[in-house]
Amino acid sequence: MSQSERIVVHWLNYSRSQRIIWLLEELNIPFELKTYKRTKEFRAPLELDDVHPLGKSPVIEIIKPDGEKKVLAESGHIIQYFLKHYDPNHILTPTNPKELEEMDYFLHYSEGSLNSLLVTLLVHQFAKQKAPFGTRFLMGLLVKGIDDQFYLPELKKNLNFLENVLIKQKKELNSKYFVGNSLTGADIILSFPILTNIFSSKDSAKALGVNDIEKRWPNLNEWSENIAKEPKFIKAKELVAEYDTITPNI
Ligand SMILES: N[C@@H](CCC(=O)N[C@@H](CS)C(=O)NCC(=O)O)C(=O)O
Repeated sequence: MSQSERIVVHWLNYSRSQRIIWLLEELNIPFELKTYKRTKEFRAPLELDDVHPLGKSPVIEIIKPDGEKKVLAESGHIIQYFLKHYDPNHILTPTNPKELEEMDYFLHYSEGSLNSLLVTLLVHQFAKQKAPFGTRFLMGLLVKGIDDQFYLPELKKNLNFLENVLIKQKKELNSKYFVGNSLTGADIILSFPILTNIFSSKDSAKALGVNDIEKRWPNLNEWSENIAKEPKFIKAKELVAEYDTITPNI
């Protein structure tokens, strides 16, 4: 990174953007933090629309000394960009081509498959809460029917898949990470859906419809516990502790 380049992280409380702070801490990249607070409907505030037309977080601005500005959105793209341009010493980027491909897979999988399932389940919980008085019971039945038939079996299938990746990693490489034998972008991107959304909030996991998570997916539970102890993960959490107050009310 050149001396006077500025990196601004547009961070929203209780969001995927936490991963980007953790990523930058791991890569020892200095950054400026701009914080946003979710509305009471748990949406992003409108100011985020001024940074990127979709108004989501994370969004990153890279401002060059001559004023040229690059705006990066989409967690997987942001992580891939920083690993490609800011990780010459392979702190988080595998050197082995096979492991690089495995990491790239998870950078797409996390948002493309896993998080989209979780968002649907979360929105269904909101639907039950928002149903007009007198229709809540019916809405609950409707949502449960859809989730039981489609989304919950899919979520369990995904958790089984991830559990089996970790079992294989342990068996073949004696590794506690998703790719290779050290922390990579794969662990960083998966930290939000697995650790934040499921394993660190067991009540939320129950509300989403998955019970006994520690018993059913012990390796994912252990991975989550290990990730929560990573020093830079803790540092990233401390950096935003005063702003990170709201969690989804489900
Ligand atoms: N696919 C995007 C998703 C971004 C996204 O949906 N972010 C959420 C926070 S976790 C958000 O900004 N939600 C607020 C809203 O939609 O109002 C990514 O991977 O970064």
